[in-house]
Amino acid sequence: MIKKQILNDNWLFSYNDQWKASQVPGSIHQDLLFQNQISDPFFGENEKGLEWIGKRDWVYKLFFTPDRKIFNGKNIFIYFEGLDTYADIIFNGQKILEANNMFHPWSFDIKEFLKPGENEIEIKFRSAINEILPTMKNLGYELPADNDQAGKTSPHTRKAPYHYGWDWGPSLVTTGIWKDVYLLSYKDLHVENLMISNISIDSNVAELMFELIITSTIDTSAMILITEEKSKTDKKVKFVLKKGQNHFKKSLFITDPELWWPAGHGEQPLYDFNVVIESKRSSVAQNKKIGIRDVFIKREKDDRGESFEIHVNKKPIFSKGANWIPADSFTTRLKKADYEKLIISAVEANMNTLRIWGGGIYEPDYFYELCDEYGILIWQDFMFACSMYPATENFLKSVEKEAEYQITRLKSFASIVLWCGNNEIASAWISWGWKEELPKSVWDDYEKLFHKLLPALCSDLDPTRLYWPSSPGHDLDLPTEDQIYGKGDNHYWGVWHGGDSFEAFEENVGRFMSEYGMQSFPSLKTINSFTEPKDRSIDSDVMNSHQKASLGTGNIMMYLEKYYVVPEKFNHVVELSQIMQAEAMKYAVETHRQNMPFCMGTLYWQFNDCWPGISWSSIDYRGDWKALHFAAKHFYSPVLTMIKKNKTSIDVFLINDLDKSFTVQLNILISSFDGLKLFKKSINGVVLNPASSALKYSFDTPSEGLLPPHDLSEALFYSECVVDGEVLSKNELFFVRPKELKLREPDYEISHRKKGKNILVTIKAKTFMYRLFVQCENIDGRFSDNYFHLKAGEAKEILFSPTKDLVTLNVNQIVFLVTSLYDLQK
Ligand code: BMA
Repeated sequence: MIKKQILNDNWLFSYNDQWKASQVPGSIHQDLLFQNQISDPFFGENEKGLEWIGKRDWVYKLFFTPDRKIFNGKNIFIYFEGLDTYADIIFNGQKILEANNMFHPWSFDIKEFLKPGENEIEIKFRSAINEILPTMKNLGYELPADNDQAGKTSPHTRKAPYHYGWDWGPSLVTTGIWKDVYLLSYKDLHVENLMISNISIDSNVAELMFELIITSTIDTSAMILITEEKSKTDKKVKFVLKKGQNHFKKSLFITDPELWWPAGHGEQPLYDFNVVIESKRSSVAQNKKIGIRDVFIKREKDDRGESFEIHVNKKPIFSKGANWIPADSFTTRLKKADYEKLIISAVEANMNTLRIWGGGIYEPDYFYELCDEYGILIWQDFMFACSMYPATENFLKSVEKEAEYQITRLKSFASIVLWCGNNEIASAWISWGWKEELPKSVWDDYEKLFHKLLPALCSDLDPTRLYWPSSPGHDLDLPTEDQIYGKGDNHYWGVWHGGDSFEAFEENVGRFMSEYGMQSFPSLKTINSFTEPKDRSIDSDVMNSHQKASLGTGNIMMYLEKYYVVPEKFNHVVELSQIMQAEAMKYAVETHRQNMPFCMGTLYWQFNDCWPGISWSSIDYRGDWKALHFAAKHFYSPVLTMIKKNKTSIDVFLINDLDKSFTVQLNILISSFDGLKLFKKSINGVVLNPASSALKYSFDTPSEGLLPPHDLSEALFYSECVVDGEVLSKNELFFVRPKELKLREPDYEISHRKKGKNILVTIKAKTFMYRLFVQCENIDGRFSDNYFHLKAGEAKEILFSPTKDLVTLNVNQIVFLVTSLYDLQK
């Protein structure tokens, strides 16, 4: 039998010569905060005063008594699932371990050291910054780390890069015991890992590979029993165990499996396997839930380059989603429920893919379990971003251990579709001036890490998935040129970093758009959480301290000026920035989807936030959906009506992500803001082929007679596709930029009533309203839709789900407020 004793409780940390209670898993910042020794690092400009924490050493201590059963165990190990980062571990006065990488666990055979009664563990964490200073001095050059605001030591340390600062997050170089600590005792057998990989699916038979890493203290033979109810699996395999580590490998076939699909393409059935290892003297059981699916990245040469398509179960999937960053600067305070809220938000916005970006952390098991459950495909970066890294023997060894651990931990998850070596490093070397400044050996080191070590580990440990060296990238070989539009994946930053207009998205479409973005302010409630009323202005010191991007808020203002009338009031700028961000991303995504199948994926930068800051996210730190997240729900809908303005025509495209065809009625309407119909057309029997994007109607601007006397600054082009009376998708286009629109003073009716646990809000517009949004004045909650246009005479019902139960509240006391572009630009 295996016995486990969790050692997370009763840890102490030393501060000002006193031992204080600590929370494990946790971080020094959380401990200091909890002990009222520092103020909230996210409030005001507090971050600035906390640099000293990362420049000091910290000591943690635990006194514990081992459970009798553990103590009497034949083999006893201590496990530290995660230590951040440089630490000496002293057990009853003797050093047992030296840790130097936060991305893999540390374990030690403690049998000889453990005493009955009280034992002591001391962990001495050394400052990750100071640790590297001598190395940096000796090196003679500085490895680039543009985002590191704490002295540029980060490339040398296997610690979450974003801890040192990023262009959307604070520099809080924390340390601590960031994952569980436990004792484990066993008799003869211990299963280090159970892995179940999807090998192939052919004519309704799926091949799964079962692997076990078993440590045995004796030579013995065992029976391995694999059972699963749904598939009626019941297999017994004899296995001879040698003293030491054993690798059991066995493939198993499942006939007529229920296949796992990404969200929007089918269900996510999971198979619950139970594996028992039975020897004469021991019996060890393990469990794993897996989805059965086939994943393949199709990369085939064609006349425009080379495709880059995710195929699941042999069907091409248009990948829709965003880039995920760690959901907190201190991830140890996140609960599974926090992750679940975010994953549900991805599904609700019709996403099917998230890219785990390489400057953060490898997320915990339950993150990937949720992605398996909800059908979110994962592009998994290794944790390397925007820096050059060393390749000393020790560094490579450390990365090898990290990658081996992460690949074997994660390879059973159906959701993960590929491994990617790093974020933007190849691009940076080639195009950001680095190769001109640094010795060629730095590039040789890059090759060692991303073209030798990591691909070798991936092909050895997980040959079922593609290893893609860098994002953006266009080849498996060491690149000699930067990203190519037409081959591989692309990051397009001409809009935002380059100051280009939204229209530039049209000229920069690749096969898989893995990054592009636009900033906005977080919600007003989120701003209130880190400011005092006096700080609530665009350029206040506090607001600026929560804006980390080099181009800063000035760039948001530049885009606002380009497209909108810039409001005077702070609140209005905040709200309008979100509308602008939503419209920029709508432009990008619609362009990418219209270019299907040339383009087969689009992931905007970025999905979430790690603190309450101004950033590219569509969900802010509090979990509030920005206008962009509501817009995503529409621009990522499986069937999309897209309206595109050309020089002499307005084109209506219908885009269908699904594997089935539709016959729809396509309606076109040009209407004045007062509801006057200037042009109307209905086309019946329009066929949408499966997985297609096609032009369905072209409105010839000069010839259709839509010319003055109608003032196009007070009209909109509207199109919808309808099946059996139900609008599948609708969209609007304006003839001029929003700042030139002659919007009417809003005239509308709003009412609400209780509907189950929610409130149904009905808004009826009497005149056209541009991106109206409803806010609840007195309770927190989420709207089913927001920031939409309403035509004159149009009514819309949206559901408001309060965060807390409504029982005590009288529905009539709930106050809803309606705002639209007209109000923001007054
Ligand atoms: C991309 C990302 C991040 C960064 C973002 C915005 O390059 O990979 O490094 O936060 O752009 O600048």
